[in-house]
Amino acid sequence: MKKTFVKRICAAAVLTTMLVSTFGCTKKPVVDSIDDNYRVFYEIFVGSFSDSDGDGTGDLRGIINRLDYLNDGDINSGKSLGIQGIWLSPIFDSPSYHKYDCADYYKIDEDFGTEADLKELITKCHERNVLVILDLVLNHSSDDNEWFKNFCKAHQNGDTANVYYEFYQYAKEGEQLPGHAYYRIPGCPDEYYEGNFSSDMPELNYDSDAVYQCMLEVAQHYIGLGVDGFRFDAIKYIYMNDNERSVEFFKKYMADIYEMKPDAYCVGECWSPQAETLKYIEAVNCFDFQISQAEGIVANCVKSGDVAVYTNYLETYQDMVQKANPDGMPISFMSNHDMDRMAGYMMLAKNWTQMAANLYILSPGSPFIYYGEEIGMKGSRGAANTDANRRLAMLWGDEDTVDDPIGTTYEKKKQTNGTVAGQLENEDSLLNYYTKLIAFRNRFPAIARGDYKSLKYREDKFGGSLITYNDEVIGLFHNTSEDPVTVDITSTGSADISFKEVLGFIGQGEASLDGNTLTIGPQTSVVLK
Ligand code: ACG
Repeated sequence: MKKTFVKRICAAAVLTTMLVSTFGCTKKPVVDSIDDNYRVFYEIFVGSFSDSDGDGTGDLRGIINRLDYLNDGDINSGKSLGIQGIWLSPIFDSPSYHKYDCADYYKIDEDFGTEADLKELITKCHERNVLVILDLVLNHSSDDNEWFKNFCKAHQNGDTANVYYEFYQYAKEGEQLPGHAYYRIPGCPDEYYEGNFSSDMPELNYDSDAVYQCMLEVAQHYIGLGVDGFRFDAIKYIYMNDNERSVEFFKKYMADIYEMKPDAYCVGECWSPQAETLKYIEAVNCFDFQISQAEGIVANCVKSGDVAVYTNYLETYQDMVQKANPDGMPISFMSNHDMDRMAGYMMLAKNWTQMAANLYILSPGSPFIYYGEEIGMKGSRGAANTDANRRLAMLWGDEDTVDDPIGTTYEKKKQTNGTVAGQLENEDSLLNYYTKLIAFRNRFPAIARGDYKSLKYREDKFGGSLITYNDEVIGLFHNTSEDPVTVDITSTGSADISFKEVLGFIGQGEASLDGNTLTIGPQTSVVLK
């Protein structure tokens, strides 16, 4: 990123070697290892990923068993996906299948395994230089949590001196805040607790120091076990409808986390218009929702062109993030467990998925892949209006016994792109494309870490960025059209540029440079020096 950019941990001391690759040009630098946070992450919805004990529910040992699929320890082997970080959806004791309502923050849910399994998973991930971050739901717990039961008792007894009396957000009759959801505290006729997501998800009260300390200790406990950081759920709900106080909370919480672990990898979920999210980025990196989904920046660029809209966005957003927080970085993704899967709208037959993957994985910061995206799994809420359809069992195509979550209505026959097993056998599969794409990104440290400047060309479906990193400049160009494009690379009004060499390309075609004339195949991205 920009020269003023201060990285939280040491600069990317990426080692380079020369290697003959299976795609793009022949000789090119390859990153051997990554020791900063500019990583490709993989979101695992734990119950749906891989089942080790035959009960149909994915578990931690299932993930351990699949590590060779995710990262076999050599990011250049070409034999595993090569992701460098894993986000685990909530794993703590919970009555629901999704586990966003936590009954005990210190207990791994029995469906998923034990603390020993978590430790083993972390150790094995670290052996492969894969970070593990946990989903941490701070704003609410389950109503099954002992804390909530103690809160209810304290209110029933009018025991205001009891520390649990203030543990959750509550209001007396007539004092409810507008726009917040309330439910009667059992046994208390005129007192209500707040539950903005659901009645079984009471909102914790961060005006109580005891709650703050409790949740800091939870983070400390898991950092102590070796986790690398957290994905913070629903960050704008710490103080609902009061961004200022929620942002202040995260500034303090993050300072305390960095005290425990200076290189912690943390990312917040603030599903909001950009201006609101940028406030939270002052405290913690946040997912970039603008780039994601069917109507987001990437999908629009792939489907209807104007690459300049996308490259301008990258430049502007990177600047805004850096202004909000010099230690911040963009966190791009296409979909997650709350969204319809991208294979449903980015048509595989038209290579839209591949092009979308190029645009978001070859972008600054740390992109997140949603499990199954790399094999083109589908899943959408549908008429049943259930999130379970967005969290279907991973299609391994082998003996894995993992099953769809309860409530699923998605028809299996709609899955048309095959399984992991099938795609591993097929050189041209989407899975192999993702594997090559991640390796491609790793080859050019500037893509994740450099400072982007957008270039404008006459052709709508062609465009790119100049990327400056460590005083070197590369060009990253994309042709999103279904035809090859030939373009004078200097024909941009906005910068005085020249390139001498193609360093690599990835997509449906090839790329070559003859003087200033770049010829780039359909739906292809190229790096020039
Ligand atoms: C998180 C988790 C989710 C989980 C919970 C509760 C929170 O990822 O799995 O649900 O622990 C809102 C919240 C998010 C929340 C989603 C589900 N996700 O902000 O934290 O709901 C608007 C609102 C957003 C809202 C979004 C989707 O502003 O706040 O997200 O809609 O409903 C533009 C606008 C943007 C707007 C969008 C969409 O982008 O800029 O503001 O967002 O358009 O209109 C768990 C389970 C669920 C269960 C729930 C009760 O996983 O299955 O239902 O608990």
